[in-house]
Amino acid sequence: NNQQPWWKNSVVYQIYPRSFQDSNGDGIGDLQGIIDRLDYLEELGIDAIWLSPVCKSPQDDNGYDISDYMDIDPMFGSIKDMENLIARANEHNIKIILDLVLNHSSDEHSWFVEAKKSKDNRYHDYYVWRDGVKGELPNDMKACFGGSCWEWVEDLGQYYFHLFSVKQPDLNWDNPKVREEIYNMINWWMDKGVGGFRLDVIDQIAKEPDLKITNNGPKLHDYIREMSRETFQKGDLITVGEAWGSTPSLAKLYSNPDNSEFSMVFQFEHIGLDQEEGKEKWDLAPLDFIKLKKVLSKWQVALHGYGWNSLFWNNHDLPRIVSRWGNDKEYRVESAKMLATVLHCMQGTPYIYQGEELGMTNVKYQVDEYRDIETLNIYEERTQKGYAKEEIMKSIYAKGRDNARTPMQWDSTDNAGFTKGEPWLKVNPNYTEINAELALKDDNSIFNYYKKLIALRKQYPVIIDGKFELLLEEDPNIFAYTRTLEDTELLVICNFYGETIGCTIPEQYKKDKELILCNYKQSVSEEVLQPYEARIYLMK
Ligand code: TEU
Ligand code: CA
Repeated sequence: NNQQPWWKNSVVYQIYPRSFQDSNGDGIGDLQGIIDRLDYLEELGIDAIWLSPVCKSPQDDNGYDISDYMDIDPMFGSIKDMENLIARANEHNIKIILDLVLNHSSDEHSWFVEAKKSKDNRYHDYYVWRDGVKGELPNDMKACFGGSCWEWVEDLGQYYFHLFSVKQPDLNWDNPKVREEIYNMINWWMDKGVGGFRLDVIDQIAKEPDLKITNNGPKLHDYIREMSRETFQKGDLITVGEAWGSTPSLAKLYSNPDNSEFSMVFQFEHIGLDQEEGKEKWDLAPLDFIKLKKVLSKWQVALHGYGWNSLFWNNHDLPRIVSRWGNDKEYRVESAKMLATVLHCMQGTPYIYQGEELGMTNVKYQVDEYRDIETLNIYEERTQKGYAKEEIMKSIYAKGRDNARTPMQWDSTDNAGFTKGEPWLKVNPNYTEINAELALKDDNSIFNYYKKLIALRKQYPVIIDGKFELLLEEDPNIFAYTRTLEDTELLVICNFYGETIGCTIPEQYKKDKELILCNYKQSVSEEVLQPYEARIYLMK
């Protein structure tokens, strides 16, 4: 049905610009580097690129601390380069999605520089302040990257609020002037022809620090609806809000088909299933596979007809999925394809994070080789708390954000073809075996499998609109489901683990069917699943 918004049958590719392609030898990826790689992205078949932030920034949190929303950081290029990227990408039928960081700015943003000059400054109220006495914090709220949420400013006798680092003061959305400035800025980018926006930690903008509320504050959806009305609804955009605190019912608001808020949200319920309950992501636990199936299935069922899912295993904050829930050693290729199959046949818009299509893996570096503020802070914090070094490193190897941020592996030349200089973060030493050049040449590569999955989505409307049903809910190894649209039925069967097992599909699916994709050249038999075997059937 061609009345659908374009993003319903699109696949988005996330680029972390500083790690994608360096064009000038300074060791940092840049906009020209992305332009140089558009052919590769067109070959993969994606429809849009989500760019992690490239606006002007002191890079305390790699660009998630913006000091000028209407300029590009010189490290990445200029406004001209961005206009060029948008135009060149359009020639490849690829849209550019920008990352809007609206919960906070950099402390070096001119608004904050003014705001902390005096309480009467016209920008003072752009941020969240509380009067106080040094040493007596307004409350015990903790910042995401460690320490208190409150930072003392001696000259004012006030604390400012920051949910992330001290260099990321939170904006005060209760101030209508702040909202207006933000909307003007968004409209300015829309005039430049961007295809959409990803909204960083959007569920935290309506915080109520006095009540210790961060996510889902009472005015959240009023603010989002106002923003959408004043900006997004004037264009034909894809918009995706990052909402850690989302539930299916909240997601129905965020992604209401009436277009009053966003196209979709990123929800993270499946992402926390391998950590100790109620603890931090660093407190590792084995994946609860049954729960994973139930959680993903719950979201599929709840949003069908009422909203829209985004589908992802990876992003720039998460470890590499093949290392996390696959097997990055003897079954790297098989398990990467299996995980892709599970995800890409569900209802929603799939997101591929750079290098995922190559099966790039996690890394194990020395502490001083890491660059991420969160990783470095947790190392300090847990060292001070008396954790053993090996234990801390084990958590960082499993969950550290730099796992996703190592440079893109293009070829077997020095630094994986990412840079002619010194890369800002060390390249994963496995780049001579895992790289794009090899993948493009190999018919059985993970890259070519992703390409096929993307093509299937374009070919079979059932993948876009079909109703989801989970099969074998309690099976400890198999992830199986169907998608049904009118008289078309798709059957997906995946072995999530590395042992050969019997495939106990329900009787009604033992009839005639066509195998449309499989990650093995040959199946043993219909009743046997090889390690990480994944099959997609069309029922006859
Ligand atoms: O992340 C949101 C967020 O909540 C992160 O703290 C996330 O929980 C963490 O990375 C997981 O350990 C967004 C961005 O994606 C992230 O890169 C930024 O650092 C953060 O917002 C602040 O802007
Ligand atoms: Ca560069």
